[in-house]
Amino acid sequence: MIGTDAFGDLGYHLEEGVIGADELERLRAVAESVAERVATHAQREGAGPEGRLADGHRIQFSSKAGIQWEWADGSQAIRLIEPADHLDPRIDELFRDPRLTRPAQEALHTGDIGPFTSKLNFKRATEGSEFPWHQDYPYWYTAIGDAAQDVVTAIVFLDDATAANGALRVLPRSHLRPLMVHELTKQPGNLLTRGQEITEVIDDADAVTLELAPGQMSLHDVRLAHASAPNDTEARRVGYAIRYVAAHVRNTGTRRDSALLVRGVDRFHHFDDEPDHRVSRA
Ligand SMILES: O=C(O)CCC(=O)C(=O)O
Repeated sequence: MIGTDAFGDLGYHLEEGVIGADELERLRAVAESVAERVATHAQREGAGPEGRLADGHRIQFSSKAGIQWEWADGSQAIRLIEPADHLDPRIDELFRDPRLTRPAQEALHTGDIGPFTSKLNFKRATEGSEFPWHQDYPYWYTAIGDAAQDVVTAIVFLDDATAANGALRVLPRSHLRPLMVHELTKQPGNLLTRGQEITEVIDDADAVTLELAPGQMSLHDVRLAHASAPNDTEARRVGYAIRYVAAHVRNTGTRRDSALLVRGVDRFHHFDDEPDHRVSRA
């Protein structure tokens, strides 16, 4: 079970050189081709339904994913796609990749972990939106209750993530504090699904910007406060955010779900076995 010290004192952990240059090149191309394919599919006549999130963002359900479009009126740029693993086998493969699963196992203090969600955050040049300060725990609490404490987020960066183009910012040690209060916002440019934002004012001096090179990965505790700024630069900043969950976690909803074990042994059987055919659902 993940404890408050799962990452030690700071609440986050960085892995260097997770993905090499050639593989990165291929993954960038995959991310672009997925974005293009999903956008074309979503823009056809009779495409999946669209709605507005509480904060005003345009969201659409298409390609068996939630798509958020960029905030600017008329923008045809995709801000994020969730889930994204079913959209290309090379994205799906990352879920099982030991370079990602090993640190996730360490963070969750168990060898038995499964995939929870995956998301391509595009942070496009000049219009990529911000993520306001938030903790992930309240999101996952709505799906799996207290077991949300056993979720860990890993973000693999496909591009340079700099302070200027919206690198991840974290508030070290915030995972050790009581949960912070979140509220729904109507803040334009807020990239979060439900627009939740921490109400407390966070002192910039207490935050750390995780400037990472392409191929590096950050992992953070589900209670760590984090954010990222809008991208005002000409440099795209794609991040692939994967959440892993410890195998003992159960869904508190009434519907039984399926899940795929990516490492270890499922001794709990809280989910039906997911046949490994997710690619065919694209
Ligand atoms: O990609 C980012 O900048 C932040 C992602 C994030 O905070 C999230 O997905 O919860």
